[in-house]
Amino acid sequence: MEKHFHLNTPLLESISMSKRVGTAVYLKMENAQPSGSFKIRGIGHFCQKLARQSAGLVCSSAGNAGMATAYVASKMGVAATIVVPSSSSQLVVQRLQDQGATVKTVGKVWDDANAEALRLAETEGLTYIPPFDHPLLWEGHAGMIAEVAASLGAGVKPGAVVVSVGGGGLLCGVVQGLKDVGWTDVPVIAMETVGADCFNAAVKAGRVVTLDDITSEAKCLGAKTVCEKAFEHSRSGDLTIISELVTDRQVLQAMETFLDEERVLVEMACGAALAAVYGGLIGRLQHGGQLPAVLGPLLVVVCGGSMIDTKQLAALKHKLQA
Ligand code: PLV
Repeated sequence: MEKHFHLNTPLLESISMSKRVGTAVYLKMENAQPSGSFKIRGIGHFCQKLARQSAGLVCSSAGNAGMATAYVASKMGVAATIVVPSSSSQLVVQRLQDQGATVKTVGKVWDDANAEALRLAETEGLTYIPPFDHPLLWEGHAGMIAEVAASLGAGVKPGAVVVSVGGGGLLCGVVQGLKDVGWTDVPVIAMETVGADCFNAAVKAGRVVTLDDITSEAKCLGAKTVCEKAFEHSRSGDLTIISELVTDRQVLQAMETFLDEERVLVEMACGAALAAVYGGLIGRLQHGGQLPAVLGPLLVVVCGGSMIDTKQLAALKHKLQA
């Protein structure tokens, strides 16, 4: 049997969120994973399948895919090189180095860093770890839904699932997980921030498009192009995906409320999903008929992330409230 690098994370019922939404809200606490986010699921699975004989791993990342890669590499006893864009904070660079990785900063956004990671894989003979666009990642992420099904027990099914979307790997994993457990009638609410909205742009355009730039502070959602598979899911109709946007300010507010009420600090990429609850989006979708008026339990994937501490939170506040 495959050795897992990830944990079976807690599924917590949030009293305060349930009160706001008017139905039970369950939080899948992926922030509790080693490496700080859900990314360890897919990347751990990918590495077990494809990197066992590796001479070293190289990953392009805004931060969290890199954290997962560095963690797996240290467990496997191989070297990890993480290529991050200049938009990734010094905090994340330090955390990657503390995890034993070599960090290279290249370009302005993730897409630039990715070109360098692909080049290094080619020239140095390293195993390239994709942060979101690979079937093995989706297969790994899908396991979180199986865990939710086991935690909720037979006969209980979510009314909807809320996830954040960067390059679309988490979304693809959640869709696959829902299919695996037979929950294909559960809609997925795919959250992005204005300025890091490649999935929403693709849905609106009717084709995959590339954003000119990433202007949101949610840098870990900052892929300029969503993966093809995520777009296909939005079109196929075998599962409903509702694409929604929130502003950076709404996300910041959500992060602060989550910290106050649940006593957990998360980064912007994760705050985008929480903002769906705190910003009243669920109610608006119910009013608009996109979600049923009587909604089953809401499942929120608390995807986690390492790009935050109290200093960074204060800096974000300063910047966004200016
Ligand atoms: N972050 C990726 C891709 O960035 C990275 O390099 O770490 N929540 C958190 C905390 C994340 O770090 C990410 C992705 C997401 C959500 C979105 O996941 P995705 O990319 O699979 O849609 C560009």
